[in-house]
Amino acid sequence: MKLYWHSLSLIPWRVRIALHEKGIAYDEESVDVYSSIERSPEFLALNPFGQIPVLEDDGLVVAESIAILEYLEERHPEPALMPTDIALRATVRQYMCWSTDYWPPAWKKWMAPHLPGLQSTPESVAEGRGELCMHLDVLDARLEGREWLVEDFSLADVCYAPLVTLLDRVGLADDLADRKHVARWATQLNERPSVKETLLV
Ligand SMILES: N[C@@H](CCC(=O)N[C@@H](CS)C(=O)NCC(=O)O)C(=O)O
Repeated sequence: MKLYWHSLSLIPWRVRIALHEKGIAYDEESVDVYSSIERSPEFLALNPFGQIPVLEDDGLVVAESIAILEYLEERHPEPALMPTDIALRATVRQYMCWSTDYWPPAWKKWMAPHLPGLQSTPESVAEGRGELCMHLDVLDARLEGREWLVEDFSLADVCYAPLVTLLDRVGLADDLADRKHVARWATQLNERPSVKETLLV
């Protein structure tokens, strides 16, 4: 099994966390998505949209983190990162989608002054922070009285782990501290071996 990723990339990190949770051995290949706009023809043959992560496994090539996580869950069901109940599985998938569809655009607005090739104004940066805070409010309400987002630790938590464990390093420590349920959850996530051992450099 081989994972295409980059050490500064948040979305591929969720796949590495799942691989560690399941104890799956894999090779890695870094794809330079930050200093080079162009992707190699070899990489574009794997993912024509040029994005990481991409997973290769026994002749299969699959892109999109959610598709990869679902594949890993079905191929290596133990230890389970999905509940058995159908309704709970749907809820896990809802959080997987929210973390993928709504967090990154807000994150990019907030981080634009520090990321290559992105334009920003003070207003767009503030807007990004507002959107991230709204997202944190949704998570905080959900986590009140719950240890994890859906029953036991699941792919929902895996998807958010790279996003919320870095908040204090990117100028959002106060926004995290203001949401005590998310703050407690982020501490739990940070303490998980699969998160600690795959921490981005
Ligand atoms: N929907 C994709 C998003 C992946 C994504 O945003 N990848 C970023 C790195 S975190 C990337 O490859 N960016 C390079 C580019 O857009 O050229 C997924 O969930 O896998």
